Amino acid sequence: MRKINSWIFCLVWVSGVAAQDQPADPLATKETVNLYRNLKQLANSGGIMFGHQDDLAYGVGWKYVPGRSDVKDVTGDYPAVYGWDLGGIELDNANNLDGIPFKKMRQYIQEGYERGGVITISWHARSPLGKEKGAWDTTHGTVRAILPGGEQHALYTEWLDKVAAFLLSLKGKKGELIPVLFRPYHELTGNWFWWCRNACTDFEFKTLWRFTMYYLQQEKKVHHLLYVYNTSGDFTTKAEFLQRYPDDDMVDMVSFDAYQYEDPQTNDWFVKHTQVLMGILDEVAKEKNKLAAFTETGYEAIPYAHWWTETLLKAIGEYKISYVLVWRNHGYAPWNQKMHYYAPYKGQASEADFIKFYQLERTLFEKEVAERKLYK
Ligand code: BMA
Repeated sequence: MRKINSWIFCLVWVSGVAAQDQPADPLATKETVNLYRNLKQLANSGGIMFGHQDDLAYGVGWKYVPGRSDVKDVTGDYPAVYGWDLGGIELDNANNLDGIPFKKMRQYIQEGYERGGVITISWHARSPLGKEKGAWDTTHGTVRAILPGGEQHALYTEWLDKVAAFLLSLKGKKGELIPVLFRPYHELTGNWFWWCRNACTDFEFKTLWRFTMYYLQQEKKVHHLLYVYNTSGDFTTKAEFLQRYPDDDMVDMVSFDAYQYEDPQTNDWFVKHTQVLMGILDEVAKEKNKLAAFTETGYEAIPYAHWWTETLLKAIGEYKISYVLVWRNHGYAPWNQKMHYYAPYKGQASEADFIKFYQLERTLFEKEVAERKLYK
């Protein structure tokens, strides 16, 4: 009797663990499942990966130099997480919205993955109603128009065909698909994109998410994605954070984006506010057994020399998150007539502090995560 009991316990336990540690896509590839489980372990160990948008494509004062990265120029190592964006792919453009040829992007993704890094992809899809402002159009009814039954639904499935084709072209040396932390419809609680809170209802948003996932998985056989639910930093309660949350079976990672705007030496709002957001994120992640991340942040042109250890680290506090990613190093931005970059480059004011940040045991760059073989 005792033997049978322990057998039953074993079965329940094993299936319980399996159910808990399975990504949202029940057919996720082996490497994707491994990444999901390894990221959970990594976060539990207290390590935080550092990420940078468009890192390998360009930096301040350079473009498309093989092997180069501003982060590597400063620290000697690449970021652990590489962010890329598919905006423009829906129009069959050769380059994404920030000018990166998709052909090069594919190569950079392969390089980062082969070295052991992690790939995350967002999609600044332009408005399917063809509005001039691109992704930043907030005409109400845009989401409704692309849902099944909507007048632009066929266009949307064509767009997803293009997204799927690119994702399915991301392959490692052995032909395996490169797992991607897919972050569509990011900053969904904001008020600036056509999928934001002021442009569609919660129900429409959730349906968009569900349809997108269904279409990629069932119709296009895309099974190498982990799905990232990504709000902006404008929620103040758990209920608000979850207001547009599709469901537990459709999300692998919960996250938010929040930037520093004020001078952190005279105004501690960013640290205080981010701590509140982190608290809510942590609670949700624990309750729902999801991964958590600070998917976009930064202080444009990093004018405060100690921002990394004095501000960013304090904003994250003791919370366990998978990664923190800073936005792209465009360089001089003529449209704003100022510098637009978020990671230091050699000689930048916060370089020394960034090296301190890099040397901390808690922060992880590419070499450290490569040792952990996240896909095995
Ligand atoms: C913004 C800026 C823009 C860019 C957009 C999407 O924060 O960096 O220049 O087009 O992100 O990458």
